[in-house]
Amino acid sequence: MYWNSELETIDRRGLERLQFDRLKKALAAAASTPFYKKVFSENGVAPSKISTLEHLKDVPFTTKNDLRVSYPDGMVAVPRRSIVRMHASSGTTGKPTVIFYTMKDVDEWAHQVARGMVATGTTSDDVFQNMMGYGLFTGGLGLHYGAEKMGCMVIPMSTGNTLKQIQFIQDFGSTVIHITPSYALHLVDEIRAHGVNPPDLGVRKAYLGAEPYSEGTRDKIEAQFGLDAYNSYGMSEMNGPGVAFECSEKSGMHLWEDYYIAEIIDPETGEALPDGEEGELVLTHINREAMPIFRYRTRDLTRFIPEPCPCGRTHRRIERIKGRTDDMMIVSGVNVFPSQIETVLMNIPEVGNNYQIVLEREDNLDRMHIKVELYSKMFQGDMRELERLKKRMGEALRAIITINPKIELLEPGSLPPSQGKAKRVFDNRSL
Ligand code: DLL
Repeated sequence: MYWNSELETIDRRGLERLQFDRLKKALAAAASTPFYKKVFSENGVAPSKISTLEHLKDVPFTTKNDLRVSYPDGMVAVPRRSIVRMHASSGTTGKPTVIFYTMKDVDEWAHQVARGMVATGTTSDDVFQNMMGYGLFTGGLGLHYGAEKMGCMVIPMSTGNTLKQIQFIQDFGSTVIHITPSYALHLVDEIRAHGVNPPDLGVRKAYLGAEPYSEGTRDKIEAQFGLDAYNSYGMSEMNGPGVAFECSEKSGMHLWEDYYIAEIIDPETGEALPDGEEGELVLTHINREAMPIFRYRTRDLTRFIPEPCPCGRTHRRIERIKGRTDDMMIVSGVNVFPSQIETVLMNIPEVGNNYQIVLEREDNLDRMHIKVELYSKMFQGDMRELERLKKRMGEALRAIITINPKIELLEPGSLPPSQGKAKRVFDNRSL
């Protein structure tokens, strides 16, 4: 089932023609913004002279820092009266990055999301409980408008308030939920703690996104809730959720190429990588009025899946995000991605729903400390069994990350629960 079959199954030539037309328009609009006016003149970019898609490479990359420097409105391409919405992404340092939308931008974004939801088989008969944060974060309102557009009944719950989440699923028969993977793992524990068997709630689908997670975490959420979980990817700089969405094949996310031109580059050199190789995703928004952004360095690592998808959509798929070029931990000189640790942990059946990675420096040596919650039944047996599990976990981790972490096994509920984006890594090393 398609939301817009013509656009979703468009052939490559038609798609490239559409991308070119939209790119040219976006470049012309951006030339009026203080930020791109300067960039274009410094790099000899003349939007009227662009004659192929390849010319996009004449425009330098845009970074999160460029957005901060242009705060509050140095990248806005429309008069103030045409803007109807703003969102912002929280940064750890400096100014937030702010994104503006015209009415058409909000509407187009809703179409992107509706397209993704329909691709997973959601229909207007579904009740959609949105457990992502409403507000400046794009997760709440982004899916909200898309779900309404395709006719779902939307329950705008936002994150937290776990008891009410459960009650509303029961009272209003929510069939589809939108949730961060870490909150899903917490929610399922809470549901059981209230004496309810999660599959009895009747939730059929979950959209998971906003933070990195592994295939093992997806499997765990699917098995415990008895539902199908779909990966959804996006970032506020590119509208929010709805940039790429899994279809019912659940095998990579279709990146909507009539909205974005996607490149995969070597994060070190900035050079384009051959199709199918893993690198940093770079995105150009070609269908936004208020704030066109060119060649945005997402810092997310992924690869294109070159094979066509059996679902018939022609928009290329990207693989699950492996990590960010900037969340890589360097522990005793070894590069480690939190997602590698998660993959190992979630493949161990005794592992429960929450964990933390703590980095410390003792006697000038890096130490990695992993705190892992187990299922409560693990604490009813004998200590030797726990020791054996700890050893097995240590070996499995060492095989992947090549370092030996200290492991602490904990009872369920020992670590602070996540209600939004999980913070898993605590780097306490002072350099
Ligand atoms: O997290 C938008 C979003 C909301 C996406 C709801 C999906 C669902 P930001 O707060 O700007 O926007 O964070 C964007 O989160 O660059 C990735 O590093 C990470 N991220 C988002 N989705 C996924 C995913 C929203 N499915 C940053 N898998 C991105 C892995 C993800 N990482």
